[in-house]
Order: sequence, then structure tokens, then C-alpha cells
Amino acid sequence: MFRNKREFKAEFHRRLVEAYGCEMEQTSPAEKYLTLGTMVRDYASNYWKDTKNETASQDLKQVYYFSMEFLLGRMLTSNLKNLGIYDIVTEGLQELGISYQEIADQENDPGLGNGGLGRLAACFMDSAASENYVVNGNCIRYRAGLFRQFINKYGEQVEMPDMWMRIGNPWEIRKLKHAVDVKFYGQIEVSYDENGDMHFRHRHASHVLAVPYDMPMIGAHTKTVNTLRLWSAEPADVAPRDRDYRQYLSDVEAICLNVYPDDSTEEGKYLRLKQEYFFVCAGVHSIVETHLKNHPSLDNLGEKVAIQLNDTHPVLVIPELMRVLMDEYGYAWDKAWQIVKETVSYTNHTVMAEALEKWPMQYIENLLPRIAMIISEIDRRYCAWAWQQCPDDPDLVSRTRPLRDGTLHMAALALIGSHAVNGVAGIHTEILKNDLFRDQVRLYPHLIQNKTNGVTPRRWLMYCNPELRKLLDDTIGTAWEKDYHHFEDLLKHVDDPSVQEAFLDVKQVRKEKLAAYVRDLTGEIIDPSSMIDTQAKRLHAYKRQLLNIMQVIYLYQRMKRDPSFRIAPHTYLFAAKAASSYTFAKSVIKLINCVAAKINNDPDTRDVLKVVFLPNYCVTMAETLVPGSDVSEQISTAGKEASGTGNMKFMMNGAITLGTLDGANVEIDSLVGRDNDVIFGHTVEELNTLQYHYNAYDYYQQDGRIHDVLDTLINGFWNGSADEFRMIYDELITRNDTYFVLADFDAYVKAQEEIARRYASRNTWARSCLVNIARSGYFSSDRTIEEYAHDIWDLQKLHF
Ligand code: BZD
Repeated sequence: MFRNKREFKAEFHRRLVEAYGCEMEQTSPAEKYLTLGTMVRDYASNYWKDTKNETASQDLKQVYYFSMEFLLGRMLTSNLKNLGIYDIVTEGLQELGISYQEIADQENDPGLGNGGLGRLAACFMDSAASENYVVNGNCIRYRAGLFRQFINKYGEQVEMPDMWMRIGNPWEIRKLKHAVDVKFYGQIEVSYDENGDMHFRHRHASHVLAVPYDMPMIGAHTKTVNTLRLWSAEPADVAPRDRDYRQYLSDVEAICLNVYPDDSTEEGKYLRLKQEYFFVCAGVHSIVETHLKNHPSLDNLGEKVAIQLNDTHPVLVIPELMRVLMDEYGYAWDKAWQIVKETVSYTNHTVMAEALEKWPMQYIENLLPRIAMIISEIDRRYCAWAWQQCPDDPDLVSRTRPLRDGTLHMAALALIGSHAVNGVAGIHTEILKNDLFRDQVRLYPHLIQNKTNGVTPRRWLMYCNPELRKLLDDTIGTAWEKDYHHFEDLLKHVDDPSVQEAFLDVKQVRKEKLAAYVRDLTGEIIDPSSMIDTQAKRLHAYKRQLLNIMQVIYLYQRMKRDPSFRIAPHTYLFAAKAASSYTFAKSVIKLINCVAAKINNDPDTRDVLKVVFLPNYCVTMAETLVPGSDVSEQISTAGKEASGTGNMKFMMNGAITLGTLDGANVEIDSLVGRDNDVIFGHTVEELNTLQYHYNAYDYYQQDGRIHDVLDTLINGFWNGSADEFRMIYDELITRNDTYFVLADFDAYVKAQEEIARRYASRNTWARSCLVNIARSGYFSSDRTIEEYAHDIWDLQKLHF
């Protein structure tokens, strides 16, 4: 463990030569990155060991966060800074004549997820370790990420494999000694012993070996280093039964091949289910193994272990833990069920019907025969119990039971098997209580609670925006870096013109950096003094990127028609991946790119209106995009976005939210007030009424702006093909505009005008940005983790 620059340089040099057998100067940047990463991991290893030992000796409870996704982003800079060795390392490298940035740029974002749910899990890992909570992650070691996105010459998304580990992954350690045997398919043989107790034997199964790879999750300026355990599927040392040998190898290989394989085919569905059981079974097994090292039995599992289910994807934890407790450790049903409920809790991340997981029971019976038996028994017992609770409402049971018409409803199972269920923002939790889980609330009145999401202020402010960090340190000292409550210390300075000026200077620097990044990535030149308005998130109809681009089209048409109408210079940035099978979303990406191509090349407008689509949105891109933006587009249809977390990152970096009353926007709005954000559009309540008499065609007929914009979708205006965007037109008109884009169009145009008006008064604008930063402490995931620890996990901090 190096203690200073001199020792660092000597060790780095020695390790490079030893690892690659050549002079340091002859090693490649990738080799230097791998060597440095390994050194940093080894540096943290003593803390890692201490965290494990102390957890055991203090007999502390620990949490296992089960998530199909952990969208970590690059680890090098964040680990160096969290460990407090960034300066030693970067200066040491400089003295060796090596560029730190070149090394850091070798690291690929780990491709372990696709969106907000995965990024939330990563923020939680950072906050938990930084707050001295022992929270371990459990996930799959996907060899390929979601996909790398390219935009072709027609403006279309093209997916390329994301082989993020191609150069190696210095952060992980393979732990073969903890490998777990996972069984699929086969039959269950039931027998009775002399006491009449039942025994279950899994016969003719297909075995897969789950091998864990551990990654350290390093806290900021603490000694806590937690573990993210990634499971990799390997062929087992058991002869495959009834199967072609090569087929067996490729079936095993497929399990960890990539994130969310296409599930539109039957084969894809089985694969997804396999993935889910695979990491659940392995994770549960390793929890039990660890627990039994320190405790005589599993009786106190619920007291010493909490399992958090990040959405329903890992919900098979519930029947799997039942199976282990009963079949492997001889617990009776009732006692096992009590332990499971004490241990497990579930977070819901969506109310969108199509994203709620449902599985044909037949699949589960084939793939996981013993799990299917346990699920049926959970269902049977639930029905009997629920009948007694509400005899006045006989349908309640059929609406809430996990098994309905041969289909397993994963959310219903999660709810029954958990002691706590939470939504991820206030409005979302209310919708869960009043709508999605209304029936269940009658049976379990105190089960559902709110835990508003958060983001780590280290990655999302201190490390990605050092200029703003310095301004805050200079203005209010450094207490805010350790304690999110102290963000509010900035409130005393928001009226200070010198602080306002200093903020505008910081923003300008960040906008210039963003402009350089955009130029390098796309070749497009954007004006860093224009208002930079950004919508960066997954492409989905409910997020309404379409509304955004329609407003741009409207501005363009109006400027073309009326030369006296000019806007202040605006840059609209979009970044979004569309699921590869989501045709509508892909069509919106193409529309944005076609609009950009036309508008950016039109001499009449290009000085004031610019549109750029940034390909391959990822965590690393967001780290430049967020600090460089003025306006944060959060314009989902009210009631559809559970929380959003991008909204929090933009706010923390002093961007103004232009949003609907949806997800965490509602809480942003109550914290900053209407002077410091721009809120528009129908509310959930209004939409609940409007839906019964909504007629999108009326808007098309009655609003000339909408008419003119939509006509460009079917007259070949953008790329000469009249049918190119007919799908979008049909969604709005023929299918009556599922997400109320046209209903909110007028309000959105006005909101855009309002934000442009505010942007023009520079000092008032800066004041608003400062208020946003000051109020963003609430959205630190340190706060969120405290709440989970206190209200759900009953978790104490580790004391060193
Ligand atoms: O979770 C997102 C929500 O859409 C956001 O509103 C919220 O802020 C974040 C974090 O709570 N949900 C997801 O990211 N969901 C998925 O990615 C997903 C993936 C597979 C199947 C279903 C949902």
C-alpha cells in the first residue's frame, strides 16, 4: 500500500514491468489502466477485509441489494477520490510523464444495466459505503451491456455489441471457492420419512455453476468497503442429462451473455426467467453460507440480514429462501415464512402495466419445478387468509392473489412476501396506494411507504463538476460535502451578486466543456452562450421526447414563416437509447435526427436554433452533459414517471427544471417554488378526468400549430418519405395519443417561452440556479439510504 507519491511511482513502475515484461514506456494506455485499477483495488483490500471482519465481530446486520442492474459508470476516478489518493496518483503519473486522463479514458462503463433503476442501485452502493452501512449488491456479470448505440446516415439507431470487459476488468476478483450449483428443469421426487415428513429431491436437473466475481464498493473518506457480487454462469462438473452436449454449453453461456435479452420470443422469455432465478439462487445460497459462519442457525436470519428487491426481477428470492429453509434446513412452513417476511422488502419502480412482470406458470413449472410448487402453496395459503380478512369482498382475493389464470403476477408475490414495500417518490407512492395496490392496502394497511430516490453528490456534483464544487467550498465551506443538510447553507448567498456572477462563470466553463465534447462526438458545433436545453433519458413514449421535438418543429416553422419572429439562441440536446425491439421509440430517434439535419443546415435559423442528438447515452456522457446544461427537460405524462433521477442530477448542477407534475418533479417544485422552476401541463387528477372524453383529433383540428407540425410527419418534409413517420402520426391521431402529447402541447410552448424569458435576466436566472443547488441536498442518496436503513432495514452503522 503506497503512502506517498514516491512510493506510488515506484510501485506503479514495478507492477507494470512485472505484469507485461517490457519497459513502462512500451506498455499501452489500456495496460496502464489495468495496472492502476488493480493497484487501487489492492489499496482498498485492507479496508475490504476490515469491513468483513468488523461486520462479523460487531455482529452487525447487513443488507443484500438484489438488482438485475447496477449502472456503475467508470470506477477509477471515483475510487481514487473516495480513497483520498487522487492527488498522489495523478501527480505521480504526471511526474512519470503519463497522462491520467488518457488512462481514465480506457475504462468502459460497466454494461450492467439500462436505466434509472440500475443507476439508482449504483448511487445506493456509493452512499451506503460512504455512510458506513454494510450494503452488498447482488447481480449478474453480463459479458455484454445493453448495446452501444450508433446513428447511421439516415438518422437511425444502430445497435452494436457492448463488450465492456474486452480489455479486462481490474475491479473484480473471481471467488471460485464460493461457487454455487444452480439447478434448472428436471422433476421433483417426493418421499416421506418415518415421521411422515415430506422430502423433496430434484432429479434429472440441468446444473449450472454460478461463480461469483466480487467488486469493492468503496466509501468516500471512510474505511467501509462493501461488496458487489456479480454471478457468472459456467458449465458444471456434472454430466448434462438428456441434452446435446454442445447445446448445454451454449445454453449456459447464454445466461450471462447480455442485459435483458429480447423477450418477445418464447425462447427469450425462458432466458430472462433463467437469469432471474440464476442470480437469486446463487445470492440466497451465499447469504445463508455467510450467515451460518457466524450464527448457529438461520432462526435469526431476519434479525441479521435484510434483502431488498430492486423491483420484481429478483422476486424469486421469496420462494427460493422458502425452499432453502424448508428443504435444506428442515424448517416448517410457518416458521420459514416468518423468516422470509422478516428478511425481504420490495421497491416498486413503475406503474406502467406493460412493465409489470407476469410469467406463465407453465414456464416456472418446467424450468423451476420445486419453486413452482412453493409458489402454488404461497398462493393457496394467501387465498385462505385473505378470504377470512375480507369476507365482504369475495373478488378481492382473485384480484390480489399471485396466481391468476395460470399467470404469476410478480408484484403480487413480492407484496405478500415482504415486510415493507416502497415507492420511489411521493406521488408514485400515492399512486401505488390508491391505484395499483389499492386492494392490497385493505389487507395490509401499513405495508406501503415512500422512499424518494436520491443520487450521490460525489459522482454527480463533486467529481463531475469540480468548478461548482470549488464555488460551493469557497462560499459555504466544505461541510456540505459530508452532510447533505449543509447544501442549504447556500441559501444565505443566493442574493449575493458576486456569488451569482461566480456561478454564471462556472456554468460557462462547463458549457464550453460540453460544447467541446459534443464537437468531438458528433462534429456539431454548438454555441456555449446559447441556452442549452437537455433531455437525456431512455427513449420511451411516456417520457415524451416527441413533445420536445414537436415544440422545436413549431419554433422552426414559425421563424420560417415570420422573419420578424426570432428567438434567443437555443441548443436542444437529446440523448437516449431505444430498446432494440421498440419501433415507435426508434422512429422518434430518427425524427429527432432528421429534424436536426434540416434545421441545423438552414441558414435562416441555424444561428438561433440547433438540435443535436448525442449517440450512446451512458453514465460517462451524463457526467459532462449534466453540468453543462441550463434547462432540464422532465416532461413525462403526469403519473407515469415513478420518480426520475436525472431531474435531481440536473438540479444539483444548477439547471432549471422544465417539467410536469410527475415523479420527483413534484418534490423539486415544492422545495424550490414556482419562481425557480417551470411547471406545466395536465396533472394526474386532470388526466384521470380527461381520459374519458379525450379526442386528440380535436387538438389537431383546432390548433393550427399542432396541425402544421403533424403534417410534416406525413408529407415527406423531413426526408422525402411520406410514410417515414406515419407511425408517430398514427399514434397521435388514430390511436388517440396515449400519452396526451397534444393535450399538453400549448402549455409546453408557453413553458418554453417562460423559461426563455427568465433566462434573459442573467442574475435572476443565476439566483434560481443557486436556489436549486441549495435545495438539492434533499436528493442526496445519503438521505435516501438513511431512510431505508431506519425505516425498512433497521440497520446500524459500522463502527471502526
Ligand atoms: O427507475 C426507473 C423509473 O422509470 C424511474 O422513474 C425511476 O427514477 C428509476 C429509479 O427508481 N425504472 C426503471 O429503470 N425500470 C427499468 O429499467 C425496467 C427494466 C426492466 C423491466 C422493467 C423496468
